[in-house]
Amino acid sequence: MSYESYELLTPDNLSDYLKSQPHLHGSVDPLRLSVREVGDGNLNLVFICESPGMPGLCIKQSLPYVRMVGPEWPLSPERACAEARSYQVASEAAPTLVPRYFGFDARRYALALENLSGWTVLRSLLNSGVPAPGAESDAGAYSARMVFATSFMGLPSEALRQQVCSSANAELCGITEQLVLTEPFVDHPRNSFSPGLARVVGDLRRDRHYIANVQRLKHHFLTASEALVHGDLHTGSIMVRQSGGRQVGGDQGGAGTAGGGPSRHAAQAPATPLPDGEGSRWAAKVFDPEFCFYGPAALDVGMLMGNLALAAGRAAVCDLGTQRSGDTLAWLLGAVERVWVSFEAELRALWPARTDTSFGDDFLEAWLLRASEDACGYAGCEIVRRIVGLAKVSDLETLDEGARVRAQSTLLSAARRTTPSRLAEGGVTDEPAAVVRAFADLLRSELRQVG
Ligand code: SR1
Ligand code: MG
Repeated sequence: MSYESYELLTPDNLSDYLKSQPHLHGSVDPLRLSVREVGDGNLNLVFICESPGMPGLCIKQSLPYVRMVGPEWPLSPERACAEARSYQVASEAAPTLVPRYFGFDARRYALALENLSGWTVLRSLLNSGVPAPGAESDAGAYSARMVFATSFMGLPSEALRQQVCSSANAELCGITEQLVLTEPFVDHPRNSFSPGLARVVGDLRRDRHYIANVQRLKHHFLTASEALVHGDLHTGSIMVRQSGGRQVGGDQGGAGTAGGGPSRHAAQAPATPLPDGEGSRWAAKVFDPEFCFYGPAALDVGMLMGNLALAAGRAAVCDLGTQRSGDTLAWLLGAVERVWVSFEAELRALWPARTDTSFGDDFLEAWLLRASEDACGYAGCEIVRRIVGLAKVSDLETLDEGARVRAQSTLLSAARRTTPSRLAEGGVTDEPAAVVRAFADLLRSELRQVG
């Protein structure tokens, strides 16, 4: 790890810092500044900077270590360069689906982004029992647009080769390789889980067919350089706002809150959604792409499907009032499928504009089918790692022990069914959408019985 030492930002030195950044003075006035540090993710500092009558800014700075662990786990701040790269591309390819990007200070490893204070972290909203119709489709569309813009579909082959070379994010990819695709499947000191899960975790680790598929996915993660993916697309990496701008439920934290820890979500009052009809659609903005790299195109939709499944596990055991719990669970299970449906539809719509038309429509069909199997597989890995591995999620951690173990045990069993041949046992899987429907159906049948 080699980087110049740099000053960390604090609420006290942000005014001076912003004075030195004149291109940001349309958003904040450094002389009339209020600052809140809102980062509750695993890695970074995140400041919401506001001045009266101005839109404000989010300043995100990389720490030189893993925040959730401390300085004893050093981590190069250069991941902020990767994050800047992703925002740069997304500002062109999916501008309405990410926060506005105002630039990157490479000396301080600091990004300047739109202030999303009026928005809510999707994980927090879901934890309070409120669905976000529309957000899942926006997230699927974001992933498709990024895949198209950065892959063989949208780039000439020489540019693609150059982008692959200049987009390595080795240290953070190493974290995902270990925490998501390796450690949960073996005994490892960073793992932890309730004794009540010992049998189901043991069964999963001894399941040679399942483990072979995990290793196929890990190999794909290590070797496939298909597209510039987000790399950590979970429900804590998505901000949502009800169309029309009225805010309900969840927290009001700023962009950058990654929803990794349980603490701030535990005691929130349930939120009240607007009635159906006008204004009931939720818009989404994807943030925090510091894990971005050239990898499997279906990794992002798969991780998000896994996180929606975890939220469904919570909804299945939470008593929010019978009708409302049922509605939330039904929405989440449908959302698992709709993330994919939106991803596929967006790619199909963009396909006629591909750069190399020697790739025909039959190739797209085969590519989508394989991608749908990968998405389900990565969803399964994400479920397992959030239950067994280091970085847990508030969806489950804030439940009482009995409910949590019931949900986790059911989710782990479902994860074991995410191999292509096991999904095929559920019915027809020769179309990409049917593969994902088989995954959603198996979650539906398992989770409906767990409450
Ligand atoms: C040590 S980082 C742990 C996790 O936090 C990030 O948000 C990623 O999900 C990573 O796996
Ligand atoms: Mg993150």
